[in-house]
Amino acid sequence: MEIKIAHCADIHLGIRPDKENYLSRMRAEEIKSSFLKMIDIVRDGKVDLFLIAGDLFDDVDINSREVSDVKEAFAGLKTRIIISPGNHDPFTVNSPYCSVWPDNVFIFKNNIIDCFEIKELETRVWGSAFTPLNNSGARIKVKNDDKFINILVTHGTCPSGNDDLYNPISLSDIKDSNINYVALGHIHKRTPVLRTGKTFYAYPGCLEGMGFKELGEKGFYIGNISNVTCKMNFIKVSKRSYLDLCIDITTLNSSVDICNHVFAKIQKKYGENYKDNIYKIILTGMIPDSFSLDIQYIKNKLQEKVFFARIENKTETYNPDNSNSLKSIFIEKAKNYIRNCEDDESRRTAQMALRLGIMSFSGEVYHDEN
Ligand SMILES: [Mn+2]
Repeated sequence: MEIKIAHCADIHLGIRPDKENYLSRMRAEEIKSSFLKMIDIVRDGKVDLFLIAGDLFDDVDINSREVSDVKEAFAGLKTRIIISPGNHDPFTVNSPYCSVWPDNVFIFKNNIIDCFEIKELETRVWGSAFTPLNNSGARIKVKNDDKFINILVTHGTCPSGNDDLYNPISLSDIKDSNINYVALGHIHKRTPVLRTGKTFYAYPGCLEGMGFKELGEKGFYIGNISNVTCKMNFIKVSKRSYLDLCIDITTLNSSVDICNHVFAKIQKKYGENYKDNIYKIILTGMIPDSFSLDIQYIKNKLQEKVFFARIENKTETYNPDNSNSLKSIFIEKAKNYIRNCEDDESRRTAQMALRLGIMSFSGEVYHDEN
């Protein structure tokens, strides 16, 4: 038996990301529309089982309109939907999960492992919920020769470290489980579909980045599993990506040059959809102390070309001395050398040489005898 599953987690509906700026409301709406986009893909893909590994909602205290929109979207699917409530949306008396859901939605309610058996799919889905009680972990072991497909849906930290509060799951627990696929949630960064023993497992990550700690493209997994095979594909649904980029401005002479340089880099690196992203540009390198670096100007100029840009100044300044000094001659020659470098590797090395050179003129570089 082979079945088609979809696996998502950490959607955090109702969150207001980027609270400090005007993006907040718009990003909240984009999270919702990426969620609905995923629902469309699940519907069109004729998925048998849709697994949601926790933090579907950002909080149990969520506006009822949001909850009814989710119920309506789920009711429109023929797919069975299985939810393992996470630490942000635990199963409590005031949780939205404690209300009536469409018939195709199954929600784990206990902090100990439970099971939904779907006979016609020859599948058992195991899982638990975060509750006001401590979560007792996701340890489960099924029979080795089980004819059924066994799936575990759980929200927690894997591999476990010292993060005992958030349902640690060890790799040996997964390996010993004889489960076919472990659908994880909680870590917002996606992993590939990994394997230990006969068990496949993955974190799909969140559906939209919610800040500069959640970089890159986001989405969910969809694919086919049996009790020996697992072929899952990542589907990107995020409308835009948070991205950070360090740009060395040592060889540039004005804020206008910096704008052009940064813009060219972004365009080259992120292709035709570069406009949609949310950038953190970190300016690095060494600039003379007379350089008037106008961060606001650079930000405004970039902002005309991309959805959002934040600029951080991490440059160091130096005193170039007068134009005939050995130091200033060295700096000019090194800058010229950097400008003419043909590849990134040699450019980086030359930038490092310039930096060390400037430091050595002020007696700050020591020979390391090791
Ligand atoms: Mn989460």
